[in-house]
Amino acid sequence: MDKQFKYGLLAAAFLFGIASATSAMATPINTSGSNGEETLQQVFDNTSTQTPAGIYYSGPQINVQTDQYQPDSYWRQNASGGSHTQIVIRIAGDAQCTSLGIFNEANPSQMFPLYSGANTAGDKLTFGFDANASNVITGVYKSGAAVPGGYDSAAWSGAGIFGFYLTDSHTGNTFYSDPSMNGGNDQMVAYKGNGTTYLDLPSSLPGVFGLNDFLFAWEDTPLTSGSDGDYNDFVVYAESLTSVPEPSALGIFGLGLLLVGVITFRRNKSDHS
Ligand SMILES: [Ca+2]
Ligand SMILES: [Ca+2]
Repeated sequence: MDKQFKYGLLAAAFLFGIASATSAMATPINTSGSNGEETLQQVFDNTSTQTPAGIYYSGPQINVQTDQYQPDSYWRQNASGGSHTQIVIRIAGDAQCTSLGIFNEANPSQMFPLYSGANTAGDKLTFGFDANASNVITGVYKSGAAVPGGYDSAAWSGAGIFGFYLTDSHTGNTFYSDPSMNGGNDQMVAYKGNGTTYLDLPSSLPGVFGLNDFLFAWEDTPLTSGSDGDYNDFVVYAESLTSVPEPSALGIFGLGLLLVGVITFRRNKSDHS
């Protein structure tokens, strides 16, 4: 391999490593319980018969600090039938005013609500994309929603890559799974299934926390403005998802590749002059 090309590739890999390492830093979760609420760690550690009740059944326990999964800004579905989701818990004064949905990575103003303030722990919903045409349609099956068993659909432009959002009609705040859309604040953390832990989710029989399954935990108050940082405000479980690397990380990798191109071009130019 051309030496300069090799160095260029190494530089690209190095920059990509920095980008990955930066995004892999865990977000601190407040598990002190000082606000009198069940902590996110208790939600993950306690069984359904303990007080306060949690979602743990058997197998390795999930550590809310060290088991955070990155990148968690953007997602796509890896099953044709869509993604099954269900609400794990909502411990927030504003629970009645917060709703959760997905937004289009290609067009963030395109937002599609999944759960409303009326939904409670155990409510289930499946959403999917119809990818037959270039325009993708979102279909939502709401088992626990205001219209049980009803389907909602909406136009969806571009690929089926999406992020999650949480909006609070009381405070007027909307947060996104992409921290760069929250002024850099990481308002949502993700945990990936390991294939060995069994979860006992509300309104469900115990089942394995599979490799394509995730838990998403939200903080509903800006981290930089009066937040308690407990990340138990809205916790949701979702299946059949694959994380999509953040554009920023890809951008830095692309910058590295561009560097390789420039070096190669200059090298070739000097060879032929
Ligand atoms: Ca909170
Ligand atoms: Ca809370």
